[in-house]
Amino acid sequence: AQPVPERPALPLVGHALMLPKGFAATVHMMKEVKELGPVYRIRAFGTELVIVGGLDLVTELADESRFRKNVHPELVDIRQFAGDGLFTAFNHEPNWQKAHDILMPAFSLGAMRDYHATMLRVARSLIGKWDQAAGGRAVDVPGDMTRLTFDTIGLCGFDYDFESFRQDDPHPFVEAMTRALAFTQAKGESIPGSERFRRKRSEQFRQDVKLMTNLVDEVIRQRRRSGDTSTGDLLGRMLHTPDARTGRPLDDVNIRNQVITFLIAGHETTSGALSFALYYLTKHPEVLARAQAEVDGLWGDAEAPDPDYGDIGKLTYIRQVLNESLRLWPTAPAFAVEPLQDTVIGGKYAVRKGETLMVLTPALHRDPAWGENVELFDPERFTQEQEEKRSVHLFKPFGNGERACIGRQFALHEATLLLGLLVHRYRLIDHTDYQLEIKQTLTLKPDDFTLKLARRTTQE
Ligand code: MNH
Repeated sequence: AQPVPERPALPLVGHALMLPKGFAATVHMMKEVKELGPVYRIRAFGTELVIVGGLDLVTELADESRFRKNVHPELVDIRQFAGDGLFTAFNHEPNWQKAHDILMPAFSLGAMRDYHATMLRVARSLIGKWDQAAGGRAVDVPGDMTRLTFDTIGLCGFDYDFESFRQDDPHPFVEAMTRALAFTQAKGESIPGSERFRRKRSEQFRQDVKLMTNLVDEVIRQRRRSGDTSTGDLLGRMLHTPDARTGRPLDDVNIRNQVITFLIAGHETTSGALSFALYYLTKHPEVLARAQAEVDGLWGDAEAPDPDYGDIGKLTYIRQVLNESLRLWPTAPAFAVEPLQDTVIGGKYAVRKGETLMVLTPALHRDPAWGENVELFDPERFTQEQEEKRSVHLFKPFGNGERACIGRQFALHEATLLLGLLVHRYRLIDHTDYQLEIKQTLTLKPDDFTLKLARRTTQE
């Protein structure tokens, strides 16, 4: 076996000087995969990662008898506020299995029936805001998508209303969370002489974690005080469902970790996915026209359509649009696995037990197996026929195996419903001739993307 390829590295510093924004720079890594091939190593100050971005290797890494989730350094940092919540739990922590068993039923496709009315209510808040803007002001697309997804997970998960559409500024929890995530991500990039600045930021971080913890603990306390023991939402389930193995529900600290986890994982990714989908719809009038034909077929020219749960499954073309957006810009752009034993991958590269093998999803999603023109936005790739023809390992926006995304159906239901309503109601006006810029925090978003809107009822 031979070592994984890498660029020439300096002692100690490794590749640090070549890496924009620490390890988080997805777009940079996508270029490196193009130049170095589908597997390469980066190292910086003793931390190492193997980046993987091609079908054959990802197929191999998806084998759960040889590999399992790796809680990589960035996730370890997030444990400062998400603890042993589902997303950041180490494989050996018993609360992962316990919470997984208790929560899985709440995320089945059927469970979406219970969330549908709430999702629709939040969608209507957004539409209220966009109606005000139609014909005049521009709307901040990622900003409003974040308001929507955040309020949706708050209400569906914990019956807590963040009321984001009544405020101009993001909710304090969102601000605290965004800053806290940025703080953990920037930790590796210490510039000498910046200690004073960093001390201020550490203090801010402590306050942000406290704000998140206090808010979540208050939500839990309120529920306990109310005497409500129903298990209709995520919080009720966690408080009152005993786990089959131990006969006990989750403990309060773990429930707090799960609530923070759902608030983080449950909104940034979905809001980015919605924003990219709106971007592609704006830039592809023929796709938008087909999406509009699909919703018109269901709802006609109703002034206020009232989609029911069953309608969402009928919006197959809109689902294709979402999938194709998630192919080009999977908003959680990487997930990591580790070998259970020292092993060889790709038939020749030696990798060690426990080391971080990071699957770079946007690179996988551009593997030549997708066809000739992988950069082209084309929802036809997601017809049922096409999906049956290709390997399941070519498309991994939700990760892999037992640690894959638990919220997938939730995100897809929420996003399909909203996109359907938006394309039914508005013409999307690209008033800035927007050129896509990717903004990366923990997740990806189109940076600075605004649209103007016009109501379609004034159809020409
Ligand atoms: Mn989600 C794990 C992507 C929406 C809650 N999510 C993952 C992983 C990916 C992912 C990738 C695997 C991470 C890893 O292996 O380290 N998630 C997405 C995307 C969307 C998304 C692209 C939207 C689009 N996720 C959601 C929503 C929720 C959610 C909505 C909650 C309501 N996700 C989770 C949780 C995990 C997770 C919880 C961790 C699951 C586990 O390890 O048991």
